[in-house]
Amino acid sequence: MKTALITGATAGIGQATARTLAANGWRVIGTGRRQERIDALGQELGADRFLGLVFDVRDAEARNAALDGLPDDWSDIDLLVNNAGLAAGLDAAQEADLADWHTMVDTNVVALLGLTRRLLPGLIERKGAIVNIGSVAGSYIYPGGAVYAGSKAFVNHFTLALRADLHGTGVRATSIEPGMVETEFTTVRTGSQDKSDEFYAGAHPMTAEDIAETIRWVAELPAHLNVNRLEIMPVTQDFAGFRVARD
Ligand code: NDP
Ligand code: 8X3
Repeated sequence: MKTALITGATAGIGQATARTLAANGWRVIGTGRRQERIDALGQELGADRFLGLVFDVRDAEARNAALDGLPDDWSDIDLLVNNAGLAAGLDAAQEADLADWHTMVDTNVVALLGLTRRLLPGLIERKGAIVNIGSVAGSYIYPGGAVYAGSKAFVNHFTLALRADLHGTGVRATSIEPGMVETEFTTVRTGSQDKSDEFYAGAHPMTAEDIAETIRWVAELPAHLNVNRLEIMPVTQDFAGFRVARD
């Protein structure tokens, strides 16, 4: 039975991916800061399918201690899903809170790098796989998303660069780049459930389960195939974004 480690398994895409992979015969190590959600997922999926780790991904010491403490029979990780992430705020760069920028870079970029570097030797030993959750925002920018977009451009590009370094190792690396998915993402970004409801209303956004199924598909492809990057949007969303400011 293969073992996946999914960061951000307490909500949204990560939680749906934990359920999907567990239902398809994987063992899942799921992480997040919210103990009660980790416990609930453990109850739901069962101790033979799910092991929860509670830590802030930005805290390198806590992250490494959690991994050091894995029981022997859970420590051989075959698939790393770097999913934990967030957008904070929608202010223009000239008005944004610098602390929000640091939160996004520390979570979406620095923590992802720390975990990836730590797990790479074992992934190489097992010819495993890495799925990084980037975003369409990493390719198509929009107002109020400068640092979120920059952080996801890093994820998208870092994943492609990883492929170059992993050449010949048999390790697969994929950047999954979703557009609008209705999760807790916009509530976290705006601090308001109402604003989130308004953002998704009538838009027929993708669901966390849509992306979970995409991750499962990528992870279960035959070993000789690598999806490099996969961009996916709801039909209602497009990327035509040019604007002209006139006198
Ligand atoms: P949610 O807000 O629903 O879930 C985010 C998850 O990340 C939670 O489980 C949260 O756990 C975890 N997380 C966030 N910060 C930390 C932290 N510091 N330490 C540990 N865990 C953390 O959002 P989504 O499911 O939508 O987002 C998942 C990924 O998908 C993100 O990387 C996001 O950027 C990306 N994405 C989302 C899109 C969307 O439209 N929803 C589109 C494209 C990409 P907890 O709070 O318990 O710590
Ligand atoms: C977020 C994608 O389309 O909601 O990563 O900005 S979108």
